[in-house]
Amino acid sequence: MPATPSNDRTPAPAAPVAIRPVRLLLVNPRFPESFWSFRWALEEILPRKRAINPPLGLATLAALCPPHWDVTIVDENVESIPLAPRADIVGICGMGVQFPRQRELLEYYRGLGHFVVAGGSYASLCPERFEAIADAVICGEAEYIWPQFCRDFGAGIPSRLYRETGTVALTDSPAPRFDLLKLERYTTVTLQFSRGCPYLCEFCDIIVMFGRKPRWKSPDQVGRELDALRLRGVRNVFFVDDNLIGNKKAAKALLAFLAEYQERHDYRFTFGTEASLNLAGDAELLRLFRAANFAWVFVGIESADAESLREVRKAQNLQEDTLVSVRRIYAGGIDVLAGFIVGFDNDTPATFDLQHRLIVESGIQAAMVGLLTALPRTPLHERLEREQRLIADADATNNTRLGTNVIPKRMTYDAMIDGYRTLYERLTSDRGIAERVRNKLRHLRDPVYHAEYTRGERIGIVVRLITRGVLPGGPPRLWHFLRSFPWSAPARMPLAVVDWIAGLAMRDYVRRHFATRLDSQRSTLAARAERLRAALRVYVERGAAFVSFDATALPRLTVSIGGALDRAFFSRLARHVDRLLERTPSCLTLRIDALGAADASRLQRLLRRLAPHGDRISIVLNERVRNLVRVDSSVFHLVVSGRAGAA
Ligand code: B12
Ligand code: SF4
Repeated sequence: MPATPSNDRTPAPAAPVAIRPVRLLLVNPRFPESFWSFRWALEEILPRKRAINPPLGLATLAALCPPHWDVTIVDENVESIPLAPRADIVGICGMGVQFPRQRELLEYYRGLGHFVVAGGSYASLCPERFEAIADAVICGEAEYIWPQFCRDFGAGIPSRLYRETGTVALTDSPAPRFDLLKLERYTTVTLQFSRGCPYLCEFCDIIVMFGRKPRWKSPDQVGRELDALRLRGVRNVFFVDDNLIGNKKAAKALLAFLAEYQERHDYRFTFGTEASLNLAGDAELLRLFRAANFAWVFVGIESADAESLREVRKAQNLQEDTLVSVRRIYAGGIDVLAGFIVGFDNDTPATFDLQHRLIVESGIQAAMVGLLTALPRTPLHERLEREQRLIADADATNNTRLGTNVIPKRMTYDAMIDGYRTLYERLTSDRGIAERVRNKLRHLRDPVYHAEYTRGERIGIVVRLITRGVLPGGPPRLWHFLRSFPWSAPARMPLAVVDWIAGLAMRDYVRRHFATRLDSQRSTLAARAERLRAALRVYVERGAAFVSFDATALPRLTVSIGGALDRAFFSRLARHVDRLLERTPSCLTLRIDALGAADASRLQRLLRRLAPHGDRISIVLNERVRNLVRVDSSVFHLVVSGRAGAA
């Protein structure tokens, strides 16, 4: 892949370069489920929302296109992808966790004859992984190199790789095209003030991608973006900065501006952001955060053990006791969400208890604990490679699954996985959730957070929390819920509700994804699959369907449809598949090779019934039947087969 010469530092004018408008489709691939999906909360408590945050990178990229380009954004997390788009270019973004889906989509659209471009976090970190699957790769911040690509594309001479070799002045970053996003489908809209972080954490890829010198937008730029969001009815805004206080002087200027903006607009927005823990040591910053109506901040706490923090050069967390820092932030009225890591060299099986104690005592409900993962190009990766402690071929893109690419030093790999699983089981027990609610509210006495919903919406949320979340847990959960609820402090009630929702959503994820009972379930699952096979035998014998069940790893049932069927087939299939998927980790692949016209509506009904299990169901549509069935790829994993390039 030839590297393009590094561009000059002047922002390229977005001049019209093509004779007819270029049609650009931008896609954010579906995420695999993680703690961040908050799936239970979205499905049970906030059913009108489909995801928590929109793809801000794509909206920014859209704003960098020449004005006459016709741009569409599709976020596969809230809507289905088009199978036959009218587009000259298809651009697909992605973090590492999205790579498998990003690759499938690049290959699919390329197979249809579109010019495909890859960009986003993972393409910025590992552009070489896209060499064979994309026509062009945008590596790094796009503000300068994307307009260059647009000009080259218009002139018919696009390069294979555009690499940002320096950094972008964020004053050159345009206001994102929020108008192209379906903002009403997200709980919180994102906005960015700065990029980069001055610290040195060994495992961090942010400083590899964005550097250690923070760069920021002017307060007026941010004000214009907020104006656009205000006009679109947005209330919750997440500043997705790597570290909003990376440059404290710039942060204070922004916060003072935001405080004044909020006052002018009747405190219209509730803000949240990411910042380093040393925020706690700056009283003026805390005061300004409150004045600007920041309700929460996500901080990287990482470890309860000072030795582990020293090991990974997280010096900014060593300025005072972590619990003291968290409580200082609470005292400022601001809620704390936090990231934790287990598996540092200094960590032993005893570390899990230390982490548990810190998380419980600090009352942090959204505690995102991850296994230490070595991302490519980070100092940690380089060190572990030298020490031969990387597990080749292990997935290093998602640090909250039960596996990592790091061989721990002072415990076995299995002990680390077991400790991690047990830690989350304890944290998400009814008692664990309740203890944290109580411990937080004891120190967060006057929260900024006040629930930005109407009275009717608030009542609906509480009723759903109780009927769908608390009561199904039986008397023990009800008891813990009632005991943790701040009955005498109405101002703290919204926060208790939010924390119970977050806790139960994380519990639901742990129960479904960290299951340990698979081995004991295998024989039951095999028996259920056998019953399904018997129920469909007549169709299999006449060659209209094919059924197989593989229980060696994650149990997977495959059903192929290849001829005319009838109503009985679909109702039997629905009944048996429901049983197989309900409360088990099994997966289903449904291959549709041929389909009678009468069967199309039956299949459609089947898909509606199976939608609650959609994240474990792959639908493989043969190109021939593509137009007969509508499969929502934001619900199911959709693959179109039978043409070159299709996955
Ligand atoms: C907001 C955010 C989220 C949101 C989701 C946002 C969304 N809907 O996409 C939430 C909170 C859900 C989230 C979750 C996760 N995240 Co996240 N997240 C971020 C964060 C803080 C900001 C991203 C952002 O909006 N930036 C602002 C935009 C303007 O910048 P940008 O995305 O970099 O885009 C620029 C360029 O990349 C380019 N570009 C972007 N897209 C495209 C597409 C094309 C075609 C082209 C040409 C160019 C291009 O143009 C933009 C302008 O320059 C980043 C940190 C960061 N600084 O990037 C982490 C980050 C992206 N997340 C990361 C991770 C690991 C995760 C999780 C896996 C964590 C976990 N363990 O669970 C989860 C995954 C979610 C899941 N369900 O599985 C990593 C990704 C590492 C990697 N290199 O792949 C990052 C970099 C943070 C980190 N270092 O840990 N995340
Ligand atoms: S504070 Fe956060 S963003 Fe900054 S270097 Fe450390 S992990 Fe990376």
